[in-house]
Amino acid sequence: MKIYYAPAGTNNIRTKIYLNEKGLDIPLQPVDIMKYEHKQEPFLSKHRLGRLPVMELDDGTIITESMAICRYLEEVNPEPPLFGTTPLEKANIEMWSRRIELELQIYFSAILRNTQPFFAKSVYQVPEYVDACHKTVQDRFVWLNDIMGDTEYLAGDTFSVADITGVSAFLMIRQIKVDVPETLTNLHAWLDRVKSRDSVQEFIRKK
Ligand SMILES: N[C@@H](CCC(=O)N[C@@H](CS)C(=O)NCC(=O)O)C(=O)O
Repeated sequence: MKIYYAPAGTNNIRTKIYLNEKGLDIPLQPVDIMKYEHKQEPFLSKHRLGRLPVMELDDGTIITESMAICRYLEEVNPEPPLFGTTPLEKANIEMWSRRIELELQIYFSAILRNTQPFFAKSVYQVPEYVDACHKTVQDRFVWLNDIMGDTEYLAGDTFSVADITGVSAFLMIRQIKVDVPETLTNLHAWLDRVKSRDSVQEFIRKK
């Protein structure tokens, strides 16, 4: 089993933080994104879309999509549980993961993909969309701050894969020149908490 990986981008980072949290030592096969190795053979034969991460099982089976990779690994290595154990925990963690992905990460990614020359080869860029994304993101920050309440983590008092989705999405915001207003204290407290975890340290930029 191995994971094709580059140490950059929300979905690679989310998968690596998950591996770190679980203590899983799965070989990582480096793919050089800056050299567009992910958009060329032999990688394209593994995943036609040319995206990372990709997991390859020992029998050659390919699993794409970072969450599908984490879910597979969770089934095979249930301890410590990061996707919940009871029906309610599982639903709550799924709800928070999707809130982060669909209400925030999608806009962070749109800003990145529509502004960086690197992506011009693979997406049709619409720079006019970027301003609307910035406004939406600021609106969603307020929403998130208001609904996250006073639990330690997004889905309650236990760290879960929803927090991994959250922190890996927020690690991208410096790159797209987005700031979280200081007034959003719940959001900042959660960010400080998750960014201080050992599993995240390799992705924290030293000043
Ligand atoms: N939904 C996919 C998204 C994969 C994705 O977009 N990966 C990024 C890196 S985190 C990528 O390959 N970017 C390079 C590109 O699109 O050229 C997942 O969760 O794995």
